[in-house]
Formats: sequence, structure tokens, C-alpha cells
Amino acid sequence: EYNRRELMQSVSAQMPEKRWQHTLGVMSSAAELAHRYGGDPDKAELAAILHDVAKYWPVERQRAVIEENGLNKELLLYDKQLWHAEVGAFVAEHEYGVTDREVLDAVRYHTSGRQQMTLLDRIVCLADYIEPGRDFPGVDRIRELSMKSLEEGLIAGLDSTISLLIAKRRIIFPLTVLARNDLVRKLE
Ligand code: DGI
Ligand code: FE
Ligand code: FE
Ligand code: FE
Repeated sequence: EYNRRELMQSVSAQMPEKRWQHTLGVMSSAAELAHRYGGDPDKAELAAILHDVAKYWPVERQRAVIEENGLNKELLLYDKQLWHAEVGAFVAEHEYGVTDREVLDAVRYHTSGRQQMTLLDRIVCLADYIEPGRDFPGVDRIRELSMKSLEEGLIAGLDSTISLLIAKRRIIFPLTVLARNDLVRKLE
């Protein structure tokens, strides 16, 4: 059993310092969004701590975790950058003993998004875009939208990812499009 301090210690040891600083930023942004939008700040922080735990694992180890544990193999047909989210949720459950389904799902879907994203899914995915250390074209507009609407902020974030993937002629994981469409439809 890990307490919060031990968990942070163990997760930070699995990534470079810069990625840990990003994780701390996601924790603070996720807690802030939870306060603003009526989410659970404690769950938001826990998901934030764990969301990128597997990001720097060798990709072949990530692939093995997915193949050997009955996880979503469809991911293996898409960008490797998507894998760490699924692996992270598995590690959160089986290595760190997290049992809260909402927290595990927020980790699992923090990169791709999904249809009918829960409040916690939205908070963690958006916090990942807007944490203070992020600096990409358009991030300030996403931050501004995030103050007014969780959904508007998240749509802008997903749109920026989809646009970037298209600009680079990369394959888009269908769940990302479904997540984006679902949020847009709900605002219509
Ligand atoms: O792990 P982080 O860098 O903090 O952020 P992330 O987990 O949201 O995203 C990892 C990367 O995955 C992001 O730079 C874009 C890339 N990616 C590749 N294919 C897809 C994708 N992201 C989404 N949402 N959908 C894709 O199909
Ligand atoms: Fe990530
Ligand atoms: Fe994300
Ligand atoms: Fe992240």
C-alpha cells in the first residue's frame, strides 16, 4: 500500500525530471479544474500523479503489458504515443493498488479521450493540455476557454491535437474523433 508521498516518489523515479515537473503541473491544474467544475480534487490529483507513469517505459515493454494482460490491442495499430495511457491505468491498478474505476479510466483515456467522457476524464485530459509548463501554439486560448467551460476547453485541446496530426499526415485514433464529436454534439 502506497501513501501519497510514496506514490509520488515511486512515479517520479520512472521519468525524467522535466516530465515529473509536467506531472506536478497537471496535478495543480486538475485540482483547480475540479474545484471550478465540481469534480473531486483528490481523485483528480491521484489520476494526475499516475497519468504519465508509463510514458518513459521502453515501448516494447509497453507493448508487452498490453499484449500479455488482455488490454486494448487495437492501440497497437496506432501511434505508440497512445500506449502509455492504457499501460498507465494497468500499472495504477496492479502495481499501485488503485481500485477507483473513475481514476483508472481518467488515466486510461487521458490521451485519446472517449465518448461520454466522465467529469474526471475531462478534468484530467484538459489539465494535461493546460498545465503551467505547457507551451504550444494555441495553449493560451485553450487556457482562456477552460476558465469558462470545461467542454469548450477540451474541444479546443482535442481540435489542436487532431489538426496537428493531420498537418503531420499521421493516423488518428478513432476514439479521439469520437470524443471530440461527442463533446461538440452535446454543446449544440
Ligand atoms: O503524455 P503527454 O505528452 O503529456 O500528453 P498526451 O498523453 O495527451 O499525448 C501524447 C501524444 O500522443 C500527443 O502529443 C499526440 C499523440 N497522438 C498520436 N496519435 C494520437 C495522439 N493523441 C490523440 N489524442 N489521438 C491520437 O490519435
Ligand atoms: Fe500522457
Ligand atoms: Fe491529453
Ligand atoms: Fe501528460
